[in-house]
Amino acid sequence: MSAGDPINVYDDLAPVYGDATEAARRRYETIKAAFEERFGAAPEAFARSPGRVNLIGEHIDYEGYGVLPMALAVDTVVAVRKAGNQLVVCNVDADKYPEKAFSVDPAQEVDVGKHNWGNYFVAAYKGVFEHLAAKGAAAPAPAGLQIMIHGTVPTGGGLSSSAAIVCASALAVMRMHGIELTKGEVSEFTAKAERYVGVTSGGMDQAISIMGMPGIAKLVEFNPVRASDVVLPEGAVFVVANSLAISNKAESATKHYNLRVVECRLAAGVLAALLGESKESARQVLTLKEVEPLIEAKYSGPKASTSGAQTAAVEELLHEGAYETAEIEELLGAKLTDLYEGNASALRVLAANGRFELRKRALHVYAEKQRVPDFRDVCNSGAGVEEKLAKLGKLMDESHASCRDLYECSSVELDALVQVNKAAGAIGSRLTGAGWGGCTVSLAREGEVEGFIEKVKGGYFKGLIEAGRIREEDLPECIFASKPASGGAVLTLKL
Ligand code: NG1
Repeated sequence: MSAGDPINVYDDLAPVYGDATEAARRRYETIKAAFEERFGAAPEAFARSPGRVNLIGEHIDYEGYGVLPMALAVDTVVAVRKAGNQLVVCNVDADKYPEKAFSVDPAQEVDVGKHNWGNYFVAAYKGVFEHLAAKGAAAPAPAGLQIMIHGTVPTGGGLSSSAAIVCASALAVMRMHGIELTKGEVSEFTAKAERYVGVTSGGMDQAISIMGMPGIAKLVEFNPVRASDVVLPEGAVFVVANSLAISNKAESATKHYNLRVVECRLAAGVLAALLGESKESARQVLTLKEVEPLIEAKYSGPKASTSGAQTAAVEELLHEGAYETAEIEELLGAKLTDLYEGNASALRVLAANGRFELRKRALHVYAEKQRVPDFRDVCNSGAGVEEKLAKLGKLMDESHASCRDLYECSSVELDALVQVNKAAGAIGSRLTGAGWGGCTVSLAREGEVEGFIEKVKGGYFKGLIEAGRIREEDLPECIFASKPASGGAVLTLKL
């Protein structure tokens, strides 16, 4: 499989759902029935794309560094039919996600101020047409669409429910307009499209949602987006557990996710200036990855290009504690609002925050980006299984500590859950995804998974059941073992 391959199209559920095909069939029949009830006709096709769990490499994709996720079995399904002159977006769970209607104009604005679940579909719709325009391809006339969506990826959980809905929607829009694009192209434009919803995300989630494969984790790299296989050690199982602290990325972006994106860019610019770049060229430096050659030039020598040298440079050049806006403006020779002219989400960050942590964020990024190839190298090494598991676990533990202490994207609940996971025997455990709530991922041995899950249920979830926050029957969705699953596909089913 490569980024140049076309999107998979199947006329059967088995290649996607494997052992779980019968349950999937019943689910698709329910979606079809909901579609027929609302629209009075059957859907022409289905598109689906999965959530993901990131095994290692957090908050570095938008800095240009590779990450190591795997696709999950949970996904979003979009049933679709060409009809009418609007985009009518419905959800099987209509109480939670009420029907929305939008124009078919691909140039329409997404109203970020009014957060609304239908925005994800519109973002994908715009993304398809904008991609065609950007590559100079002729676009078909925009068609009215009837849509019924059903998702099983927990929302606000760090498992990329947003990428699953954006990617599945993009595949449905493409199918109905007869547009064929490669997996790499869809990964790239859906990452950009999701930014219409107000989060300045990197490209990890969309890439793995589109390019995931059963049984295989992926090292995903960017510019251009590409994915290489990482075969996990035999007997290694990853257990996802939901802290149940909801982190709504789009709604809290100015104080969390988008603030970190701004802090990293400002850290990159300030580092470049302190490494001797003119203020004008320092302002053009957008990511910490772009600072690497400047560090290498200043600290010449065999190790100047390592993560260790980058960390040493940050420790030497960036001071502890927050930088105030005025201090950064002095170093970069420009008003921050001018630096971000036209970038609405960054301007919202600047309006809401006057202090920026640069040193801690850069220290996290330069250490975390090294853990990704290290993780891959352990998997590919000739070491015995136990040695591999121990090394992978250590990398995961270090990643969590860095997210908690340097990137400050953990939460009380996530830290408590990681502790429970470790006490229950996890070889390694960390928050996964953006953080500030959502899920943890833990490494366990296959033969010990059931016992591990039972212990975590007792140590973390029992209290939540007693407090009435969840029901016993919800537990399988709160904690589950996962194997790498299939990526996005179009399904032409005869149900
Ligand atoms: P989540 O919140 O798990 O979907 C987000 C970003 C990723 C990446 C991670 C942190 C979006 C859509 N995704 O993931 O690109 O930056 O945080 O590693 O915003």
